[in-house]
Amino acid sequence: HPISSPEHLFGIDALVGEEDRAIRDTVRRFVDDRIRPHLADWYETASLPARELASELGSLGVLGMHLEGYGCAGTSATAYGLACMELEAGDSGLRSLVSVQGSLAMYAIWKHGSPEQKDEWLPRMAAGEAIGCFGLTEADFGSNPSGMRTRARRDGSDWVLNGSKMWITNGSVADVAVVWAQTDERIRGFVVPTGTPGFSAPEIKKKMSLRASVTSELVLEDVRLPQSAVLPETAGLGGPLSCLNEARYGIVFGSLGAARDCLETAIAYSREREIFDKPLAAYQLSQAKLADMALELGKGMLLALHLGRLKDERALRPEQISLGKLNNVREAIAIARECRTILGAAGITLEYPIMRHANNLESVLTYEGTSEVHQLVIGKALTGEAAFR
Ligand code: TGC
Ligand code: FAD
Repeated sequence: HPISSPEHLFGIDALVGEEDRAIRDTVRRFVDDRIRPHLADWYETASLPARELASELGSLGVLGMHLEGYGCAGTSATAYGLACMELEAGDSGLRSLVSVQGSLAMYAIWKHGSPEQKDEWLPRMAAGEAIGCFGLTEADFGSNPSGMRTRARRDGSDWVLNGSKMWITNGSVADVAVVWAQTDERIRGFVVPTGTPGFSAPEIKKKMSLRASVTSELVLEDVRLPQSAVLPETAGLGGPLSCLNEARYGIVFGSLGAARDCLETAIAYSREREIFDKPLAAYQLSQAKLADMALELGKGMLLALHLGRLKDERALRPEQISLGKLNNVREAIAIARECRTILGAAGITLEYPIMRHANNLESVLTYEGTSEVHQLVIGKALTGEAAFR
């Protein structure tokens, strides 16, 4: 009998502790039972029941799961990575919802917020009762957020924000937006309740990727906020970049979930599909493809688990996260495309998850630092030369 999953070829389970494995298996069951049956429809109609899902994900305990306190589970970083992998084996949009909530919006408040901001938002966000978004990117400043035009100016004891953000996950469904803005001094972060006058978040339509995810513009027109809305513990670009480290780490694992789902689908299909009188799986060309893909998936898993161990030891450096994000997303998209060839025409439909994953991974390749940005981060670590500008 063939092995049930390409992961088993590598004996990956032996590298994961019992508790982390149990968390992974719980998330896998949730995705298979509750999410998988709806994904093709959500994708086709570009609609996601975000609020209902957030509350279920909160009950499952995955929102901000690697943070301590405030109703968060305080799991290992490895368990968080494995959860991301299972969520993205469902759909990158599902993992995005969780990444943005836990690694970006919650983490920003958890790491850089005041005690009052933490008490007000974190328990409700962990429970999925409040949804967060994270506004860094602008239409003209994606890879280079330091050039952002959104401005916050002081007016007496208040702050007034003007500008706009683009491509913001969860934007239209969020209760709270963490918005980064230029001030007279440095870039500062603001905790903006989305009901504040002057704030709006129109949804971006006609996406061909991440269709089961809400993506929005944030518009800020004279949004007046009290001093207590500023994240007190950070000034400068290092603040938002510290949050990106968390989300990028989740993608190191998450992208492999999408790849695994594609590979499992392609293996199963190749064993069923008869071509020229024998199963597609019995041809050497098919086996060469499957073997090469399993190898890249396994290598990616080993890298992810290594980075997870470093993170659990508080020793993970940003350029190491770049190694993982660059490699694993690049290999995941290559695997998705190769798996699509194995399914032939059937591979282009939503009957199978492969094209959906492949299309999603186009966004994953671009967001949280494009492949080129991560190459430049690694290049800087290797040479000491910053070649971004
Ligand atoms: P640079 O001068 O190098 O650095 C500015 C300040 O930041 C510090 N820093 C970091 N701190 C923590 N973690 C990191 N990874 C850091 N990298 C740099 C640095 O020490 C410095 O601190 P200080 O105190 O001296 O001010 O900055 P730069 O302007 O040259 O830019 C560097 C570059 C290009 C790497 C950076 O801007 C970058 O990463 N660009 C990509 C932007 C990006 O990834 N955006 C993502 C937006 S969020 C998103 O996509 C969510 S999608 C999620 C989903 O749906 O799943
Ligand atoms: P650009 O920066 O314009 O890049 C275009 C091309 O130029 C890329 O190939 C890039 O690699 C290349 N390039 C850039 N700089 C260099 C250089 N120095 N040298 C060589 N090549 C270079 N942002 C948020 O803040 N919050 C969110 O929640 C969020 N969610 C997103 C959800 C989706 C579905 C998508 C697609 C994006 C999301 N983003 C979000 C934005 C995302 O982070 C940006 O798209 C990303 O940072 C790239 O910016 P850009 O699209 O403006 O591309």
